[in-house]
Amino acid sequence: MSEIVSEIVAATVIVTSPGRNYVTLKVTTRDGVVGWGDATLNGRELAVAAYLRDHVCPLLIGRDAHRIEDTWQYLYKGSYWRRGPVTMTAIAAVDMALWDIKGKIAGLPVYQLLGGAARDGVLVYGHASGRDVPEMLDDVARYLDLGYRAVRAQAAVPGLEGTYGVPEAGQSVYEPAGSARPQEDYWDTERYLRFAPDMLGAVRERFGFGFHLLHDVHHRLSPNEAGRLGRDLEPHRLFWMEDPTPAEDQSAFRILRQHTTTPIAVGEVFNSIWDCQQLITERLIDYIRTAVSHAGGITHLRRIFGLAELYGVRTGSHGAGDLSPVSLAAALHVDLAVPNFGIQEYMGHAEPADEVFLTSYTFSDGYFHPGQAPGLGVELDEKAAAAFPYEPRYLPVNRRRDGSVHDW
Ligand code: CS2
Ligand code: MG
Repeated sequence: MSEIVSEIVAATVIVTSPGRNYVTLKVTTRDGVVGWGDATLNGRELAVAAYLRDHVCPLLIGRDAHRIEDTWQYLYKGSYWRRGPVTMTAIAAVDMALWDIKGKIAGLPVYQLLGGAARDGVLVYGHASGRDVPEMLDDVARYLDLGYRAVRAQAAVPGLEGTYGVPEAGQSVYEPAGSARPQEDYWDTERYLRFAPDMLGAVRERFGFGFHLLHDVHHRLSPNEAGRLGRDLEPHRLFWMEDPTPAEDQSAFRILRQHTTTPIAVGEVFNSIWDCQQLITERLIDYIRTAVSHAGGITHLRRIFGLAELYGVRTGSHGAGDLSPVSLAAALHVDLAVPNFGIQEYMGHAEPADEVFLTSYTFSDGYFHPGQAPGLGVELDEKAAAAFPYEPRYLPVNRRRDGSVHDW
C-alpha cells in the first residue's frame, strides 16, 4: 500500500448565489492545504451538490490528494454508471480541487505542472449583444475599445421575444437562468435564417475584418439549415459558427461539413471524450469547446485536447458566466499550456461574484493570463458566500409557433 503523502481530511460543498447560483467543492488536507473545484451545472446545481455530498465527499476522506489520476479513475470507473453531466461535473470539481492542492504544495501555478506556458497569453472573446442591430453594433464597439481582438455578436431576432444571448434591460451579464420556473421563449427558424447573415454582415460593414467575429447558433438548426447559414456567412469570414445543430448528433455534421467552409465549434454540452470522438477523428469540427467544469476536469480535458491535436482541431473552451471564476482560472491554466489552443470564451461574472471569488487572473490587450499564484489562483470567501443563499433558477424552454418544444 503506497504511503499517503497529503491526506484528505475534509471535503465540503458550498452553494452560493452572488448574482447567480454556483456550487463549489472545498477539499482540505491534513496539513491545512485547501483546493477549490467548480461544480456548477446551470439549472441542475443541487443535483451535483447532492452527488458530491452524498456519494463522493465521504469517499475522498483518507485518500492522498496527490493521486489525481487514481482519484479520477476511482470516481469514474468506481461509480459503474459512467458519463453524464452530473457525474462528470462532480468528478471535474474534485479534479480541479486536487490540481489546486498539488500546485499550492509545489508552490507553482497549475500551468507549470502541465508543461509550462506554450504562449504568452490566452486570447479571449467577449460577448457583444443587443436588443436590435444598432445596440449590438455599439456593444461590439465597446469591446473593441476595451482591446478585445475577438467578439461574439448576438442580437434579438425581430419579432422573437427573448432571443438567446441578449441580456434583459439592466442586466450587466446575460443570465439565461433567470426565473424560478423555465421561461418559455418562442422560436422561428426562418426568421432567424433571414436575419443572422445581415446582422453579422452589419458588423463587418461597420468595423471591417481586423478582428475575430464569432456567433452562437445554440443548437437550433437542422444540418441542412446550418449548411445554408454557414454558406450565407462565408463572405463575413467568421472565426466560428458555434453549436449549429444539436451537438449529440455527431454524424449530422458530415452533411453540414459538405455545405460550408465557415469554421464550426461544438462541445460545451459534452462531458466526455466519447461525446466528441467522431467529430474530432473525422475532422467534422474546427474547434472543440468542452468545459473544464463539465467534462471531467483538467485531467480529462487534457485527454480531449490531446486527441484534438492529432486531428488539427483547436480548443475553444466554454467560459460562460455560469462557469464560476474557479472554472475560468482552471481553463486559463490549460489554455496557456496546450499546443493546439484556439480561443477562450470570457463572458464575465455578475458583480457580486467578485465578493465571493478572489481571483488572480488578469486581462490585457485582448489576452488573459492565469497569474503566478500557486495552484489555480482563486480563493472562495466562505463568509461572503454565506450572504448569498441559493435560489432555484432554470434555463428557458424554446417553443415553435405550433407550441412544440424546440432546442434552446
Ligand atoms: C452559451 C452559454 O456561452 C455560450 O456559448 O452557449 O451561455 C450557455 O447558454 C450557458 O452556459 C447555458 O447555461
Ligand atoms: Mg454556446
